[in-house]
Amino acid sequence: MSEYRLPPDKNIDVEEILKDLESYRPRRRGWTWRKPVKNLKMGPFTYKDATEPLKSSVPLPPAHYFGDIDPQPQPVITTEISSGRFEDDIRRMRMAAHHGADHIMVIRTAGQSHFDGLIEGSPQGMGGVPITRKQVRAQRKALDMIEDEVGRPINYHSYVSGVAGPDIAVMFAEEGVNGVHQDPQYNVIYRNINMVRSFVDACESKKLIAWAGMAQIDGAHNANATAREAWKVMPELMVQHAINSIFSAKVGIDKQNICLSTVPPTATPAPCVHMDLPYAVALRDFFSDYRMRAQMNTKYIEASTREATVTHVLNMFISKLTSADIQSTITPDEGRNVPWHIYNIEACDTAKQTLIGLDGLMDLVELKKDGCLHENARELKERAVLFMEEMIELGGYFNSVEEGFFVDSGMYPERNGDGIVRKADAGIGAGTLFKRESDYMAPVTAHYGYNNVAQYDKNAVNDPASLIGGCTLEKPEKIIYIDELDQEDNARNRMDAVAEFRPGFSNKIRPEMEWLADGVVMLTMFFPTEKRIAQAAALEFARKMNLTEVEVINCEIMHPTEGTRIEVKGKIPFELDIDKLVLPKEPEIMSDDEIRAEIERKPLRAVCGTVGNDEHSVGLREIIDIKHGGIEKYGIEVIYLGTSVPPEKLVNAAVEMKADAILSSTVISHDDIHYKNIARINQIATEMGIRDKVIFCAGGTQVTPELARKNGADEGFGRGTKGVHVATFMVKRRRELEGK
Ligand code: Z97
Repeated sequence: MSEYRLPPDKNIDVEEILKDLESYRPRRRGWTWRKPVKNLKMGPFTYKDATEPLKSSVPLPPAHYFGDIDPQPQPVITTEISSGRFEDDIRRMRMAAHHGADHIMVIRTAGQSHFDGLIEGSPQGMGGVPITRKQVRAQRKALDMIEDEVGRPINYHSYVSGVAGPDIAVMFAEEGVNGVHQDPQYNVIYRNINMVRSFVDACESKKLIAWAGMAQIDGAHNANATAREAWKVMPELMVQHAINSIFSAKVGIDKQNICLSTVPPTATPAPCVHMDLPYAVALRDFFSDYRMRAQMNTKYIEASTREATVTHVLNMFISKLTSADIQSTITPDEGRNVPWHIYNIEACDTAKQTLIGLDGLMDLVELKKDGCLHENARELKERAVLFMEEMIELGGYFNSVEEGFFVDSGMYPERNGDGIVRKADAGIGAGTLFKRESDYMAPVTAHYGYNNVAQYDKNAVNDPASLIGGCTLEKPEKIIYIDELDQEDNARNRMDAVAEFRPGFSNKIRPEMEWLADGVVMLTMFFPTEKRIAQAAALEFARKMNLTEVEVINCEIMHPTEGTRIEVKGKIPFELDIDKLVLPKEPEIMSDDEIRAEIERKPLRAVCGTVGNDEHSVGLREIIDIKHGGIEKYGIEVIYLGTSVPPEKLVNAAVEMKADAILSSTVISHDDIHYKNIARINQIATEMGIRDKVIFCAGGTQVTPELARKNGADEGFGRGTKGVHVATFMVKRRRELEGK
């Protein structure tokens, strides 16, 4: 077994992950839920429904104000990572886990549903990754290491659908996959796979899912995404959930591992909560024994990440009001179809931020038991029950599908006659079912239905695999591992092609959105013109900036004529040498004792103020106040003039008070006013003859040190500055001035 462990301060080495894969064994099977901690105290706060914190993680941006805490909310958080190249997805998985994902789903390459068997090797996928043993094993191995690093189990997930469902289920059980989608209705309705075969196969698949303790998600969300008007399928969705849930329970899956894939069916500008909440309540009423996997609405998603994020947040508000066990975070830009690292991470952060922000919500509010919430939920349930009764009258599921019952655009009992029709004797795989012979026997574990084991050995009835000393589920050494079948289309070749860009192995660097060194960047532009001109202009500017393969991926009208916002993607056709980059020097920090000793040797007085017409005081107070570890704590004397201080007043005060230093702050940066104020202070101080005697520091969130210096300050201090940085600088600068 590999000795490789993730180095905390280095990139994951995908070569190491791929090494010795033939002998890698997953360390556990089955799904893991987060561990709740009641009244969890973290930093200054107490959380009502948080879960065990992580050992290593990347907190939300403002967390540094609160001691870098990173509280983890209750539901498992999903991210779907599938760029087509699994070796690049492995790196993204590490980032996602650090941002709070503990359920990593891998979408399959287009068309895999119709493969009647396993794919082997590591070919590149389209719209997803080809699910193969090698790919699954490599990703599970990487996740085993990533979960050690973050200190929380990570559930790995893909699909047990399609013509090869049972084959894939066996492989997943062997390889330690923890969660799956399995719903025969998906095969029937969306993939036109023969319905009888799909249901028979589902028995075998579900048996394996049960045996391996995997969590199962159904396929009902596909009706939301397919229906002409997604909210009209609400009654039908409940029927789909019911069919797959009870079927799964009957085959033996623990109800606590059977998850409904629920989607708030409306989207903006509908009055979303009014429509989605009764539906969510109705679902919880009917399916309280099962778990809820809350997905977000993707049917109506457009290319604006802002809009998609708000939809995601509204959807999670419903999750929080009605409870969800797994929260999905579809990359918030499915509309533009760019499966980029940053969007997975953004979506995980959106989920973490929203769900932690809504922590303890149900201690504060209660859903009404009467009124329209109750009435609408009841109505939806009635419609669902009537739907099912009519199916039974018709002779059951198969007949109903033949009659086009599903994904009809009418809200049941209304029907528009446009549902998806499938015939029981047609579809992919029709005619491939054979009745088992009377002496049929399979010496395998987790096998569904009639298995004539007693004929061979009465003692093996409950353990048919013992007839052959264990099948691959007990004896992984019996698994036949195929490394590659295609000599061209494989991970080795893809990785060799970009070997010179592997971090830590070379000094070359190129931007990346999806695949190592893909060179992809995105530009945001605004044009004071209508949409068509803006789009054409954006493309031309991008080309003139030397980008190749340029494409508009988002276009939003700010006003039909006044302006358009455009986002363009393109590729940078060159790379840089990391060794030739000029890195700004790290801010110098002297020890507290050293600074204090300097101030004791010779007192230092500073006049400070937020200048111009700027009322922001918090930043400057953080730098000066003793309470925040500001410069006062070293004994520096601070004369604080307040906010909106004219530059003249600041310099005059410095003269009157015989100050050694001027500290100015500006947050507002419109029209470069922050730099104009710096230049003005420099000019007045020069005119008054004190500039070469006084230390001048300029701060503010938008201030960059280089531009502050260029405009006349001795030093600039931007976001993230602490008192110690400013104090260190003043002490050093004074030594320089003394030395003159
Ligand atoms: C999700 N965002 O969370 P193929 N089986 C089921 C499915 O729903 C899907 C497949 C198989 C979504 C994922 C849509 N779902 C995207 C029940 C796909 C995919 O594409 O037919 O090979 O399998 O589930």
